[in-house]
Amino acid sequence: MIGHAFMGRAHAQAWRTAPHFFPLPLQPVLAVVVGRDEGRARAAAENLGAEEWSIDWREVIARDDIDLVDICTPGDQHAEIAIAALRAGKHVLCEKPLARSVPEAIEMADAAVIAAESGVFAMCGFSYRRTPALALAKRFIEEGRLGQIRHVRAQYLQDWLSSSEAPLTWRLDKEKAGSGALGDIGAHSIDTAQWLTGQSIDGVSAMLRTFVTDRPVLAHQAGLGGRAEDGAERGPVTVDDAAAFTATFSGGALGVFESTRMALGRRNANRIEINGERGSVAFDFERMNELEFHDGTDPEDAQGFRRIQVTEPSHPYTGAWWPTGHGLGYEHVFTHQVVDLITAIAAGTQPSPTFAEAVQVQQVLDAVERSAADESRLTATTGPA
Ligand code: SOE
Repeated sequence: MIGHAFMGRAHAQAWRTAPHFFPLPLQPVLAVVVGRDEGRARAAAENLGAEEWSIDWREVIARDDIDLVDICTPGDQHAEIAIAALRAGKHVLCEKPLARSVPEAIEMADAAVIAAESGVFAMCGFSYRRTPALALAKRFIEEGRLGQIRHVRAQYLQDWLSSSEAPLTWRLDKEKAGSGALGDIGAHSIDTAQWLTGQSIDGVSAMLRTFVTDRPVLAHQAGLGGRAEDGAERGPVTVDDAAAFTATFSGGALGVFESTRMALGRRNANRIEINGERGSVAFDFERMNELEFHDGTDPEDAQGFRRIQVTEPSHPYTGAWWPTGHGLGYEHVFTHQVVDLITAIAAGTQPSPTFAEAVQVQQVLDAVERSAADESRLTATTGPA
């Protein structure tokens, strides 16, 4: 596992926990944690339960006893590490968004296609696909319970950047992250929407905004943010704070998307609502164990959204965990991701989301940026009557 901050910790618990709850065809061993700083890499390996630590990912990738490389680094290292690992014959799990740009993502997807010819697979970590309630929504859509999809309404709202004194972390640096709220959390919404509907986004009209253009330079990273020294100098924010866009889908649906890390009070509101000709589903990660479902074919006097508690043995993933009615949390989606990945690798089949699917998400991100940059498309509200 390369990288051991927030995402590294989430992935590490998944690798350790998966075999205790799910019958797996292969047993994962968290062999080495790789970081840039010796002391921190050693401490991370101890805390996360890895057998070894290293500060040299190239050396680790070259080892015969490593079968899979899990990339949890900032985005600027994804391409180099993923391509090297695939060429060395290692399976790859890479955090989202896959890359910083479409060309970079395509290079990675090309390497994945070549590797797959010899049974070496790559997968991109759009982890929310493994949320039981969203997997249930997917099942309903595939069963035709929503009919033809007409509307997609997706918001991903967080607030950890609301204060203009929150320090300048790598997620605010275009060079490292590619984009801001758009790529960090909007990419999840795009992937979820396309995966659920089975339709791809083929056009967008977008706006981006950076509300806080400089922030105190980071002294110590912790979690998503960290600490700046008192009176620290300020550096430029080079990414968007918020993105809003409308989208057309290949199957005719219309989409409205919003992503921000400044929606004060919304901590991790990853929401999606889909309306079809026969029914609707609605989900909010802040109530991750629930799916709202409206069945338009119910008798008129019984119509309305019902709240399904997605904690039952018949629901995706949940049967492996706790007795009926007991819920799951954020970390479980990463465990499910690892379970699906290991199961696919053992079967010699391509796990999903593939790098090619992640390229498609990257193309949407790119189109949003291009659309937002074209100010001529904004219609002013003043002007000739
Ligand atoms: C930060 O906004 C973040 O950690 C994302 O990078 C993750 O992908 C998401 O799961 C939670 O929020």
